[in-house]
Amino acid sequence: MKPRNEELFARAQARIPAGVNSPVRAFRAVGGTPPFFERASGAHLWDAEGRRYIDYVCSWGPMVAGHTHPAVVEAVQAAAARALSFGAPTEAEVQMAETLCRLVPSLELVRLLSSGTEAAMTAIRLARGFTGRSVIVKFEGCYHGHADSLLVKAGSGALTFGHPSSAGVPAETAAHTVVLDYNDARQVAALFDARGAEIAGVIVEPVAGNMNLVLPAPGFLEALREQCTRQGAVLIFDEVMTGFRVATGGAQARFGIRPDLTTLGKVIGGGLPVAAVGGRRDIMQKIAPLGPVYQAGTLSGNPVALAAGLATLELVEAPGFQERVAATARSLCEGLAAEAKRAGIAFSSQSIGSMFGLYFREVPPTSFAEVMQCDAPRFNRFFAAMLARGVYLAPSAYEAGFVSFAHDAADIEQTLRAARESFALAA
Ligand code: KE4
Repeated sequence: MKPRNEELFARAQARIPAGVNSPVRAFRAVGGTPPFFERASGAHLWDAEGRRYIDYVCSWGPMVAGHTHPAVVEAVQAAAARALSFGAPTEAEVQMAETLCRLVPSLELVRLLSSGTEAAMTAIRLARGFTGRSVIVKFEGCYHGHADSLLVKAGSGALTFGHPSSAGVPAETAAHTVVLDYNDARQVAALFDARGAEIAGVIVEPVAGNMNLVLPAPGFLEALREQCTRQGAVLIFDEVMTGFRVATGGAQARFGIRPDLTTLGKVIGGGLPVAAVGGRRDIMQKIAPLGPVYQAGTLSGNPVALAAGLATLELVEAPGFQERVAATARSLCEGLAAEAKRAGIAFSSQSIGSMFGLYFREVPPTSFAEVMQCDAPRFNRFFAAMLARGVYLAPSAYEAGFVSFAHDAADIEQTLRAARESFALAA
């Protein structure tokens, strides 16, 4: 008789590519059989074999208030009892738009949709429609969902156009995307000097969370803002992950930079599909049916999903919420660094708000190249040892981690006990 997770994984692979509905979940980077989760509460998950885990993935960000928070579950149940979907305007959409514009002041108009991919794809199309230009700039190591224009890797030279990073993306499409090095303001200046008049927009994770956690270097975001303003390009902050995690107003509030457009997701859905694209009124007025840039969605602004998002944002706004989750993330990072030091392992960690990064490297990386110097095989051994001890980290050395309001001192203590053994095993 196979263990239940293995049995479910075998069945899943018979009918779902790699047995998963999003690649990272397949555990291909770390190896082994992924747990099939059955229920969650607060900071904890239970798998199909009844094992309990402390959750540091939080569904890749959304569960910042903790799993199955009563206020969120009740809001969803009440909304679902009224209707699941109309495909027509609802008051909940008005409430969400007003809330987002209040919490993120750079949002003058906002369009709700269902995924971060949709939000980034729409922001790119808006930048192109607003400027009449085609070139988009992104940064290596940043992920903005799986729209064709954004599945692009660096070209042969820093100023040349990109090549597809996925099969199925035409070279002609990738050629309109330039990929630069994150935190390299000199490259940005050189590109704008050479091709500024061709650039429709720059999209950036203001704090990078998809190459593990990498903080913006001093002056980097300011350089993007200055170059885009100078050349009339649209500055897009992809805050799908950083929104309400780095700070309630997002990384833009923390670093004091006003982007032209912002994408949001994850937390604003509280675990259900909600995302948003918004920003300057003159740009957002280009979107259909006001303007010529088409965008649409059957379940955009879904009332049940918005009930989860609105209830979550209400919790996030509560006094002391951000302070508590930031303190928890700091405590985790400091504790892990101390355990690694005790084990004599090259390791570093850092947090910003409720996001954190763990690195098998002496000091936190400040670029994609430095992230690639991390000891990924050692992370994989550490990951497996922690999972076996009931601690669920992101199943990749190249992902940020997350805490929630529900994580408490007992969770941190259990995590550090598991880490003491796991660092020794990963040595
Ligand atoms: P979705 O389409 O997955 O809702 O959002 C795409 C996206 C856009 N922008 C940023 C900054 C993101 O982090 C994401 C999605 N993040 C990944 C985590 N690395 C989602 C997990 C997954 O792909 O399964």
